[in-house]
Amino acid sequence: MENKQKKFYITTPIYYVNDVPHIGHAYTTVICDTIANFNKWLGNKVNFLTGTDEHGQKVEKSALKANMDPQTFTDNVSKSFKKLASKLEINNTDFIRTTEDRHIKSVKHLWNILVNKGDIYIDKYSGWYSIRDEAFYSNDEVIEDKSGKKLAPNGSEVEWLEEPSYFFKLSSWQDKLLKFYEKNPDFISPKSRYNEVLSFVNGGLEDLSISRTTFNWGIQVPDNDDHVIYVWLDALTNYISALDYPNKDSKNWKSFWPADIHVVGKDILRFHAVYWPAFLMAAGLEVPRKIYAHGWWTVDGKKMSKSTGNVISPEVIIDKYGLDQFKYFLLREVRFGQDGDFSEEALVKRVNSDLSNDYGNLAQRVLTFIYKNNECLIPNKGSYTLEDKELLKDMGVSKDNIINYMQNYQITNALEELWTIIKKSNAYIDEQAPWTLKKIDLNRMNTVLFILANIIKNISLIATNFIPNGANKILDQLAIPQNKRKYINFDEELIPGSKFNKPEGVFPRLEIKE
Ligand code: ME8
Repeated sequence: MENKQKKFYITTPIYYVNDVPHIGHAYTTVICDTIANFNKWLGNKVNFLTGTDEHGQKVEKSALKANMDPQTFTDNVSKSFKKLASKLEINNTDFIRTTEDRHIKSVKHLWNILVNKGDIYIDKYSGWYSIRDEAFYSNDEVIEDKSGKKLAPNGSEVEWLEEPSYFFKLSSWQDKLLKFYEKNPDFISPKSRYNEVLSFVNGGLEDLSISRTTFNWGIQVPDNDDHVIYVWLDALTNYISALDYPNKDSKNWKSFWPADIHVVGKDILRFHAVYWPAFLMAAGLEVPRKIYAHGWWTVDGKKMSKSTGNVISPEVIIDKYGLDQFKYFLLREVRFGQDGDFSEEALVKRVNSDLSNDYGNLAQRVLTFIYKNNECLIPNKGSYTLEDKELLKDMGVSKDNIINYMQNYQITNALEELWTIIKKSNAYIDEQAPWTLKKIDLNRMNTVLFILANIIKNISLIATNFIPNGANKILDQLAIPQNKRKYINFDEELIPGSKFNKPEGVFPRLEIKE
């Protein structure tokens, strides 16, 4: 049985520990968690990896600024990312830190393989470098601001570097990458990002500097202590070091590589869609199946930054408005892949309309009605009318559509579809008017309530993947056992006459809090 189970491997970027986590980090993690949950719900075996990126000049600088040695500094900040994962109630399988031995060994091994394959040579780097991005920029890319400062295209400051460096022969992978993209048009999503990468690679690839000598905080190049390995070669390797690479006999490796999807922000697409596949191809390893680059969250229209003072802490928002509420807003407000703007007003509005008015109200009014009128027992059903059959059929169609959307990472479409059936169910109650049936036809009233209770169960089974706390509370009210909440339980009908629990409102209306 075990072997037949489909394996699914999903990763977040590993976050830099130069700063505390904010809603941007929470976003990527929540997206991955939802996709991971959904796959588990379907019955797949899931490996969901997140972690922290702890080396490099940027982290070293932050440690110095905090007057701490880099290891103590990264130990502290890494904890705050673990704390965030736990506050978000994320179901990650593993949490990798790039300062762990298992990772360092993997990176050194990969380096040696690339050397043995002839893809690494030593020379001298002279060019622009941005510490904020930990990225090299060519002369053509760099612009000058009014004060004469040199900037990368995204506005981060660059400095001129001249130092001995090892290089990866990226240029020799250009054609192979282009062929790979052509053969795998779904490798990069959304499509606009695929086109962006294609045109970047078509524009010509230069060899990539992959070591630095002017600071120490990193993994040393094997056989040359003067160099530390470029933080991106180090960091990208986390996706395989967590699967025990280079131990190809390991169960983890055999089950989960290549990854099904690396979810990243659009800021780091190039590293994942160009450099990473080139490193892997050069090492003779398989390339991940997909890179999904999502959009960027701003706050009240502005980029989040410490200096602007608009960095939003996920913890604060969760404490003010609730975990499901925060997750739902992130997942639903912005189409997956697009940019979005975060504001508490928008969160409150979205939650009140979708969670309180639509879903919460559907569950609350049906369950309370059954509670009051059928002694807290699931009602008996009679024969079905055309309208009943139609609603049940629509539920099945929505479920299939949602599965299809989620397998294609169309999270927003999946939620829209779930809300289509929620709205149809609310309309069905109004049309069937059980409160009127109560006076004229009790059998029919019971049938309508039976259908609605089943639909609420099915909607909630799906919703456990997106808003687990609220959806599970509704399933608790329906007395559905914990081990009966998966996809395979979808068609199991509630048993007439069985008792359910006292209903309570699950998604109260919110107001903006100071
Ligand atoms: O880039 N909106 O780490 P990082 C949306 N260590 N997503 C955001 C965001 C925002 N405003 N801000 C951050 C690194 N993110 C590297 C990655 S992977 C091998 C190494 C999310 O701490 C988004 O996923 O700068 C982005 O790509 C990631 O955090 C960058 O995190």
